[in-house]
Amino acid sequence: MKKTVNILVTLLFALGLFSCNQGKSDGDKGALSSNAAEKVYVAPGQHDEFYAFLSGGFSGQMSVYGLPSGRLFKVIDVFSQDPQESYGYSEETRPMLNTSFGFVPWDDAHHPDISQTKGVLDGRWIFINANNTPRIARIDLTTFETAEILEIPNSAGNHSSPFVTENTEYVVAGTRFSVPIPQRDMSIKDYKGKFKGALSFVSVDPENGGMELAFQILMPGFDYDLAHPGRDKSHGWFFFTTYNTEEANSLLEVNASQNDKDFIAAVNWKKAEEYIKAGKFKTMPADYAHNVYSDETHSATSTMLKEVKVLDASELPGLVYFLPTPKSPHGVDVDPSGEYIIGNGKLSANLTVHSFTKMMDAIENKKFDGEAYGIPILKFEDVLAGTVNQAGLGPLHTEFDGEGNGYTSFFISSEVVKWKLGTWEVLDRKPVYYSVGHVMIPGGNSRNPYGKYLLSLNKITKDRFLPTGPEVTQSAQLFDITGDKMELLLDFPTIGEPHYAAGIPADIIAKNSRKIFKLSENKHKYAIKTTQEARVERNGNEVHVYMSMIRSHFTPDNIEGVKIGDKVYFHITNFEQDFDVPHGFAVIGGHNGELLIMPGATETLLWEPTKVGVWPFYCTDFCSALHQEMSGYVRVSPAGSNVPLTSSLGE
Ligand code: RUQ
Ligand code: CUA
Repeated sequence: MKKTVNILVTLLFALGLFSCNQGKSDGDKGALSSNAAEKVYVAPGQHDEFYAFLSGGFSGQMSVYGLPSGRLFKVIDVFSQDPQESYGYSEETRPMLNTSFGFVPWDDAHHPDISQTKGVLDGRWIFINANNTPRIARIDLTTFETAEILEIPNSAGNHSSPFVTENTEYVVAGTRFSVPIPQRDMSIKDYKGKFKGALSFVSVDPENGGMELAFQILMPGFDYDLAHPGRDKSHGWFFFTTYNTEEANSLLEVNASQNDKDFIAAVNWKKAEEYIKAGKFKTMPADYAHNVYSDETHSATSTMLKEVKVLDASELPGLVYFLPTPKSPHGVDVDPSGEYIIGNGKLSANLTVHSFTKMMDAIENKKFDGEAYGIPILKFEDVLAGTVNQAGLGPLHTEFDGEGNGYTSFFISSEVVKWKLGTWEVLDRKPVYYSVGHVMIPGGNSRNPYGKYLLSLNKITKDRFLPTGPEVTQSAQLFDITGDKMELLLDFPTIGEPHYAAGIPADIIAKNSRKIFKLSENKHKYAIKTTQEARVERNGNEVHVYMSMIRSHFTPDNIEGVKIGDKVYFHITNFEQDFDVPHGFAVIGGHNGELLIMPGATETLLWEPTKVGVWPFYCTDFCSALHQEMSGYVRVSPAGSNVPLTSSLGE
C-alpha cells in the first residue's frame, strides 16, 4: 500500500513540476520557424475545412468550431439552460431538461460522437453524454439543435458514453459509479459484491434517430470508465474499461490502485440481442425521462418511462469477457481495422494493445484464467498484441490517422505521442500546454479517419493566454499531422472543459444545414399564420397573447387589460421566411431569459408582471434598419381592475 501511495505522490508531483517548468519556447519557435500562420489562416469570407464539435464539460453545452481556424460558430444548448435563446426557459424547451429527479438545468457533458454508416461518419446526428444526472442527448446536425434527451436509469456518473456503433445501431451508457440496483437504503460498507454496474445499450432509429433504451447489462460493482465500439472485423463487440476492480468504497486514490491489472470488458452485443430475442432478460422497474423536441410543433414533450430489460452478465455465457489491462485504464480505443484494442492504463508507463483475433481465439479455445462473478477472464499474454513501451506518463486516450499510426495523450507528462500500429515504436512526441485529456482527429474513432489535423484538448493553460483572474480558460491546440513529425499550428480557448471532440469534413454537414422553418408547416399549438389571427385571450388568470413578428413590428404591439397576478404567455410566431432573420423578444422584469425565434417558428415566454404600469417589450436581435422601432407596450393594472383585455396595432 505504501509503495502505491509513493508512486501516486510522485506522479502528482511530476504533474505540478511539469506544468511550471515547461517554457513556451518550443511551441513559439515551432510557430515562428514555419508557415504555421498560413496553415490556419482562413481568409475573410472563406470557409473552414472541418467542423469540430467540442464538449463543454461542466458548462453542459457543446460548442462548434471551424478547423483549421479555431473560430467559434455556435454554442449548442444541450444540458444547461441558456437565456440567450431561452433554451430550458421557454415553455417549449423546458421539458428537454426534465428527469426522474425533476428539472435538472445543468450537467457535465463529456464525449461528442457523430453518427456513422458502415463505419464512416455520416453527419446526421451528434450524441453527447451527461455525466452527473445520467443522460444522452442527440443533436440534429441539420438544425444544430438538441432534438432528444434520454435519461439512463440504474446508472450513476454516465461517463463511458455515448460512443456509436458503426451503423449507429446503438449508443452506450456505462456507469462510472456502481450503485445498489435497484437503488435502496443500505450501508456503504456493504458495497463489495452488492453494488452493481449497468451498461446500457440505447438503440437509434435509422430513419429519425429516435433513441430507446433497448437493454442493460448488469455487471460486477466496478467503475466503468470509457468505451469504444468494435469496428469492421470486431463490429458486434463493445469494449469498456474498468477500474476499482478492488470494489473499494472509500479513499479510492489508494484503495482502487491496488490491483496490478484491471480489465477491459469485451461485450458481445450481438449475443445480447440473441438473449433478448430468446427472452433471457428480466424486466425491472425503472424511472427515467424521455424528452423529444419536434421541429414541426417547435415544442418538446417529456415522457416518464417505467421499466427496462436487464441481462445479467454473471448468468449468461458468452456475453462478456474480461481482458486484463494494467493499471486503472482510462480510455479504450479501437483502431480503424478493428483489430487492435488499446488500453490506456493511466497509472502504467506502457500502453497495452490487445488483439481482437487473439481474443476470439482464446474464447474459442476456452483459454480462461479464472473468472470474476461468473465472467471469464482471458489470459493477458494470450490476447496481447503488443505494448508501446515507456511512451510517457499517464496515458489517457488514443486516436488514429488512418495511415497506421496511433496518437496518445499523456496527461502527466503533458504530451502527445505518435506511435506505429504493429511495430509499437514511438515515432514522434510533442509537448502540449498543458495536461491534455483527449486528442481528436476528425473521424479518428471510425473506419475512415481524416488524418490531416489533430486537436489536443487541454485542461490547464496557466500562462498561455492573458490572465483572467483565478479561473483561466481551457484550450485546444491544433497540430498538422500530415508529415512525419507533428507540427503545432494554433492555440485557441474553449468554452468549458473540452473533454472530447468530434470532427468531420465540413461539406458533409454544410450542404444539409437548415435555413428556415416553413411557416405553412408550423404545427405549434399557439402558432398563427396571418396577422388577422393575432389576438389576446383570457382564461382565468392566464392571458394568452397570439403574436406575430416580422421586420419591423410585432402584431399586436399595444396590449391592455393585463392585471397583477396574471400569468401572461407570449406565443410569438416569426413570419419571416428568409435565411438569417431571427427576431428576439424581451419584456421588462421577465424571469425567463429572452426569446430568439427562428424564421417560421413559434416560441412562448411566460411573464408574471409584478408592478402596475405601462411596460415596454422589444426585439433583442438587430434585424433591420428599423430594429429599434420593433417594440410595443403592455399595460398592467392592479388586481381586480376592470380594464378590458384588448390588443391593437397601429390604432
Ligand atoms: S474523459 S479527459 Cu478522459 Cu470524460 Cu475527460
Ligand atoms: Cu426584430 Cu430586431
